[in-house]
Amino acid sequence: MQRRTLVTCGLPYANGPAHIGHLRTYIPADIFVRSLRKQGRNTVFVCGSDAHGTPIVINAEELEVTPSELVKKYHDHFDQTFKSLNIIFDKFGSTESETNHNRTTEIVNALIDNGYVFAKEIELAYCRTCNRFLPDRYVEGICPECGAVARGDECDQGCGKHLEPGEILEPVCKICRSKAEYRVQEHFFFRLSEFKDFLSDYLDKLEGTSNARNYARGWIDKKLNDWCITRNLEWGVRFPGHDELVVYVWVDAPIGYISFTEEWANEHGVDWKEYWMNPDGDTDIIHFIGGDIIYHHCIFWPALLKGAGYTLPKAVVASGMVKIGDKTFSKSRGYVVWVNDDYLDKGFHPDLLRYYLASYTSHTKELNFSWKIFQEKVNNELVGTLGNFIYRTLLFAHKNFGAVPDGEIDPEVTRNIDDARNAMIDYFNEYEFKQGIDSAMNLASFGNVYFQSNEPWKLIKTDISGAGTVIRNCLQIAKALAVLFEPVMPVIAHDAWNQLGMAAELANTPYDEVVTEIKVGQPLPKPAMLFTKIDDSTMMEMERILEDRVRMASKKKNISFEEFSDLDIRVGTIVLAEPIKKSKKLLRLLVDLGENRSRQIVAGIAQTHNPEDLVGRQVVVLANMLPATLFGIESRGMILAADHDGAALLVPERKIPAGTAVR
Ligand code: B3M
Ligand code: ZN
Repeated sequence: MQRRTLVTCGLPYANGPAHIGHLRTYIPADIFVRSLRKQGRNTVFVCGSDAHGTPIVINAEELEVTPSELVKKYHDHFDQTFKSLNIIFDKFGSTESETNHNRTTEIVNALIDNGYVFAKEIELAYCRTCNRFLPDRYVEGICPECGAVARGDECDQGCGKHLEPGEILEPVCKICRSKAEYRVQEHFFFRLSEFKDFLSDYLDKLEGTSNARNYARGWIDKKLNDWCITRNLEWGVRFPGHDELVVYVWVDAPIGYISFTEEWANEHGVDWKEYWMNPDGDTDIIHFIGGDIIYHHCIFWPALLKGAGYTLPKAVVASGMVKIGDKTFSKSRGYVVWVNDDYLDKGFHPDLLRYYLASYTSHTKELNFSWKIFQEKVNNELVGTLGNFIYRTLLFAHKNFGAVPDGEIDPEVTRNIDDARNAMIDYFNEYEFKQGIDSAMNLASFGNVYFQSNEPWKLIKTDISGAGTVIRNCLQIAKALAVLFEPVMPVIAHDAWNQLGMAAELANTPYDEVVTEIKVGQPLPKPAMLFTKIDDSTMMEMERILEDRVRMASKKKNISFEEFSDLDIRVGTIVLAEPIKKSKKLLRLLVDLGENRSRQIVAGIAQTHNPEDLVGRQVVVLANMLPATLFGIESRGMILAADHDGAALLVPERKIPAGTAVR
């Protein structure tokens, strides 16, 4: 029996649309799976939507729908979006399925039977106003590890620590913002602490990317606490024997990997146990995840599997995070690029995004999404190098021969193809997607040089068969490129394949086909360009959409009274105003804010206000802005103005002593 490989992707929460950040897991995983299949490996690829947990329940409450309605909607959304991007899972399930409920119950019972679960009374955040316990994301507070503001289940803005119920300091209710109190309740714990030695050995052997191993090792070298696996929620998988509790989402979510395999296996007459209860060790399980959920996949998950007697994953592949225009990805602050609204619905080809995200930087590094770079990569690499080579080859061949001409394949060409193929396979197998793609792109560059230096357009006038030989070699390179780029850009590679007159199904064509000589006499249809340039105006439009979103988001964020009170807003009297050399927009002001010395403030009002008219006028000033230096002048405050056709200054309605606070 041939070795089996099961590849999974982290499960997107079914609570909002797909964004570019998601794709850093799914696109490389899909490339990896296609690449394994091209090596002839028996591979299954599963994923599904994550239906449970507080992210879903809170969102559903806000949108006034049931969790089940929300989950159905976004399950279909993700399923569709992945298909549109040609990320093709053998099974895209849901953790709400009956299979997953059953499998989770089975595993929890196995853990109980094996003595790994115990009950304990703990103090939990409780909101008296809302009359409820506050699991996970229902509560916010201070991280006990690093002091950052954190949500109940994770220090998401600070050290990244997973937080156990009751651990967060100064808890506040997320729903009504009142101070929460701690109340005692019985919950169930998994004896994670007993798995310390096991995990230590496991991590030594774990394959995948080193960021996953290293991060996880950092945590187990500290203290490993037992893990609370129940929550006070209605929505989720019931904890056996306790109708008021569900299991924590991080129990039933990864179990989805098993259930989806099970569902796929049942549909295909295969035994799922060959994958997940396989004592022979002839199955490799490989998890692709985002770098923010390493802890869950390298610590909780292997311990759960071990405790319940299931097969352990061989590798965890963790991607770096995505930034947007150099800013940390944030939906609430508008730093987000939506896959449908901003990309697919605008008519961009899915393959271009696959190419960009997989080839821009190494898989584990942070990726800064920028439309400008997207445009450069498409125009220079895809249009300029790959598209150019294939199109000029096909056009020349079609015009002059109409079919693949006769001629010996040059050993130098074969060697370059061979090298590119071998490098690509090796890099992809090491999860180095960028380098793998670069190897194939180098072959396209070699093709361009080969075409250029052999000058077939000259040869054709004097030596038709010599020109034919050059072109057959170029067609051989083009054929290899179609095969090599299929995992990365399946649709466009397929186009190229058709234009080469190839009959076989490209997706099933193994890597080894790259050196099989292209058939002489094979008819060549009239070619069309594979890629078109992205023009500047399109890119500017996309950048504008992003900027508008950031602006809207910054306008819309709700703040508490406490946050407002942090603003030091005061009435000030302008005592001096003068232009700033070389700046058309700025004025230098000295403003009396009721302090010993007047404040120097740089204000962008030169186009609307004359300096001489400003002296003596009262304005409203934000006095605790962080200092900034503009045209070499330090500004220590901000004059408030309404922004419409230039600045309209805010002024008090009667004269007020300088320094009076604005509330
Ligand atoms: N649903 C999404 C996340 O935290 C979460 C992943 C589950 S993977 C088993 O990124
Ligand atoms: Zn509350």
